Amino acid sequence: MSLIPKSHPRAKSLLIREKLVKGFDNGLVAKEGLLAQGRGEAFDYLLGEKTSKTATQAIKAAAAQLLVAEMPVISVNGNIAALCPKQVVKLSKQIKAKLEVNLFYSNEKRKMSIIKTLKKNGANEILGAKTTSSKKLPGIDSARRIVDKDGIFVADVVVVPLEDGDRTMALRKAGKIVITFDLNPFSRTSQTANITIVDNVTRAINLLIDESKKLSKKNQKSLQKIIDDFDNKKNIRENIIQIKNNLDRRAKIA
Ligand code: PTJ
Repeated sequence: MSLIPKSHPRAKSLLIREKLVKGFDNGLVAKEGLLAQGRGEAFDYLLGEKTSKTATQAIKAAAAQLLVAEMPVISVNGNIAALCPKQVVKLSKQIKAKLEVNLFYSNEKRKMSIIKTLKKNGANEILGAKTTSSKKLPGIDSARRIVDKDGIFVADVVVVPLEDGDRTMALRKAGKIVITFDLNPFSRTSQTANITIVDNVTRAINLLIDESKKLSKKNQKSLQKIIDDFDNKKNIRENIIQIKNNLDRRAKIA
């Protein structure tokens, strides 16, 4: 039973926090995942806790990129498994992407709990569990370097939501296109991904599912045009300006 009153002005955000804490209690989330959530909340607050026009543009580009991909893979960590397991499975089916569990704070028990949760939410195949099919991705020091030889290792497009900084550049150097969800437009991941969705994953993932469905009727040429017209650096700059404008507005009220 949730202790958050529905009438609370920030009920939605507090319910997201509650999901994560529950995920921690259920062995899905690393302790550090709680801190990552706090950091995300701070940026979400500064962004007005809603999906911006700039995020919507990034979502559209991401949907197009995933639809033209030959072998897309969604990387799942503890926070994602706790926050939106159902949606992540739905997205993987919508865009025909593989799911791979890949943890920064690697822990076999937590990995198995995440796999169980994804299966409970409809996933059929989940990569990243068997050590026999693993490969090392060069340029990464953390446990994230261990990837599945049939998954991230051979993927052309990889979705890395709520990511620490070390992997995106390594994935890019390995020739992959990287899409991320990250509320912090200043993070290394945000700044180095090909497409950065600066929004709360719990909101943006539903929009990405809808957009992928909508764009699935388009031909490859139209999808490629959407990708080519998207400028990630410009999009990130606009998110930062938005934070600045929100701060200016608040400073005037204070
Ligand atoms: O489960 P593991 O072991 O793979 O660990 C996962 C965490 C998230 C702990 C690990 O990847 C990590 O430490 O990440 P960071 O470096 O804290 O980065 C996470 C980023 O996600 C930060 O920039 C946060 O602002 C952002 N973030 C947090 N919550 C959300 C978010 N972005 C979008 N939606 C959120 N709900």
